[in-house]
Amino acid sequence: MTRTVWYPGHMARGLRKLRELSEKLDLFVEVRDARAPFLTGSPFSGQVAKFRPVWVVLSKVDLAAEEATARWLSFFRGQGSQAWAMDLRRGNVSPLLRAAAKLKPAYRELRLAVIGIPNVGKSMLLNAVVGKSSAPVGGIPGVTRGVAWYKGKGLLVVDSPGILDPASHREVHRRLAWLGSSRSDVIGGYEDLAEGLIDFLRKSSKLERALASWDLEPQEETPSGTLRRVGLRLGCLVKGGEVNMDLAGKRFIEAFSTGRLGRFTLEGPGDPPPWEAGP
Ligand SMILES: Nc1nc2c(ncn2[C@@H]2O[C@H](COP(=O)(O)OP(=O)(O)OP(=O)(O)O)[C@@H](O)[C@H]2O)c(=O)[nH]1
Ligand SMILES: [Mg+2]
Repeated sequence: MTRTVWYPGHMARGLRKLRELSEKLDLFVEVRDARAPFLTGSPFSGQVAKFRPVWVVLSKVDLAAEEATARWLSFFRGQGSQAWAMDLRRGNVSPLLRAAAKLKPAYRELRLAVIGIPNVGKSMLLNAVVGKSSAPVGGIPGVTRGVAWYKGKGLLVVDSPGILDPASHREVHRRLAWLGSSRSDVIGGYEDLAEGLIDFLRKSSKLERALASWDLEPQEETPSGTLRRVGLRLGCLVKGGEVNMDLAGKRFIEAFSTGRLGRFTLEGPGDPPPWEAGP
């Protein structure tokens, strides 16, 4: 039977370790993907928010729709949280560092943990905060597998593995895979997930813009028909000239998640959750 959730052992171990450490920490910085700040919320942040400040960094702002990011920032700030939107590849974390410095106890370093779901940019943020490339960064989810401390100026910073909520709705996990935060190959396969993404883009009038990167246009056809044309365009073929649909799906999801198809935001503040929007 196909799995609907990717939840390897290192996530459960990471969550346990973070829980153990949390009393010792002064501040949590939660990284969420600016393209879907609700869906990419950490299952852990609600728990620690009861006794420690949790600040929000919306990452990958260069891949999200500008106007939607502005609305999300107002939303988080309206809830009383400190929030910033960042292109972490540029590493400009000065506003965050200035705000954090105000929380530093006089007698020791400030202890801060970077938390969030997989592949949102936690380790990249950590490297910018400590001022050097110390923590490994990578384009696939699950690069950081354990909790580790790093030293910055007046700071001790914890990097943590991306942790998903195994109890979230199946549709949440599918959408996280579109963004590169879950494993398509584990939770349904590239073909099925890419077809779901194509369907979502068509229903939200974004398919034309996404396909334009490959000089293709939407037609009256099923998502499978669209994916087949993408596969043909990209030369994802098997013997006999048939399209390798799994490979086409992989290429489609990779192109979408890394922003090669353009800037897309999947949701706005207050939108109904995807499990209410249908299968
Ligand atoms: N375009 C863009 N890419 C980013 C940004 N932040 C991170 N990335 C990319 O996202 C990928 C994941 O970055 P990491 O810092 O490894 O993410 P992580 O949250 O630590 O991931 P795990 O350790 O796997 O949970 C890398 O390929 C980064 O280059 C950003 O603001 N913009
Ligand atoms: Mg990491």
